[in-house]
Amino acid sequence: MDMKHPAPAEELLSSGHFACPGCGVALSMRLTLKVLGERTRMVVPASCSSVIASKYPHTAMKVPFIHTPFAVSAGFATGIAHALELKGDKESPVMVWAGDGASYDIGFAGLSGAAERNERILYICYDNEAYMNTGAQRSSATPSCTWTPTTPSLKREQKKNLFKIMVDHKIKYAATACVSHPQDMMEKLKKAKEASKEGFSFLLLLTPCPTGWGMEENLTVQAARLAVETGIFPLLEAEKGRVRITHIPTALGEEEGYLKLQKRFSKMRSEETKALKEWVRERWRELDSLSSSLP
Ligand SMILES: Cc1ncc(C[n+]2csc(CCOP(=O)(O)OP(=O)(O)O)c2C)c(N)n1
Ligand code: SF4
Ligand SMILES: [Mg+2]
Repeated sequence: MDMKHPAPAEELLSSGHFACPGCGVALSMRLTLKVLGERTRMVVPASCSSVIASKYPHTAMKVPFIHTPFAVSAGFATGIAHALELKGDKESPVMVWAGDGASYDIGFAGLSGAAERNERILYICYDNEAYMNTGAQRSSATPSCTWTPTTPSLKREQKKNLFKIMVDHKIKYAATACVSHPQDMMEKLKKAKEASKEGFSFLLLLTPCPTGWGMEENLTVQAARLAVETGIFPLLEAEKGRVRITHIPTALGEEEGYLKLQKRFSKMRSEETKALKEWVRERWRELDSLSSSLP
């Protein structure tokens, strides 16, 4: 990390939490809370995160935290934001911290509704690309050609483009980020925090999961970095629908190293790797035409 701009020292996720070793979700949650600060209210639907935070009466969280049913987290957060406003508090960030299953699939209607109403909340979808807490079943965020217990002959559908869908809601602020690029992530968290005082903010974080992706627990940051540098996970931001690329990948077209790290891709054949590479190329062609400016 750039030591000129270090992360705040305060820890709001304590050690002794229940994440697997090397969990990219816990790492991302830790950095997120450092930036958002101790006044953050955290709304979390069923997921690995509800386990990471631990179980009653113990908790690893040092901020107020509510565990909700899947479909209603955006609605819960909206209620909290309105209640705080009635008390004269428009400063405390109200954050939904939800997995891909909760955001891309089960809670999508609530997410879209809150975005369309421009509620003053910050919705963070941490994307580990499957329903990890229940055994890594496929979600609509799982990349095509991935092996999961519910796609034993590999997933056929492409990953849904949730960032694009949220940008099309013309929300106040939307961005993608990843812990492998912590300065970029911290900048976006700060912007999202400020924007959520006035309207809906959305962040999509890629959060590698060593357990579900089938890789060594010390490879989390390396996998995250490769996802960004090969262009598989573009780093972007959008204000009122205008998309900007915040980091130019340095290894476009070199996806093989990323795929080799993870057992979930071990059944891919060469034509499937070719299809994935074409999907990445197509995504970048689209981004080049959409993006308004480079860094
Ligand atoms: C309505 C409902 N259906 C199913 C479940 C079981 N369930 C609990 S956590 C979970 C996985 C959530 O996946 P995701 O949102 O991607 O978060 P992750 O576990 O990957 O962190 C599921 C299916 C539930 N709690 N409620
Ligand atoms: S299964 Fe994956 S996302 Fe869940 S706690 Fe373990 S490493 Fe983290
Ligand atoms: Mg998930």
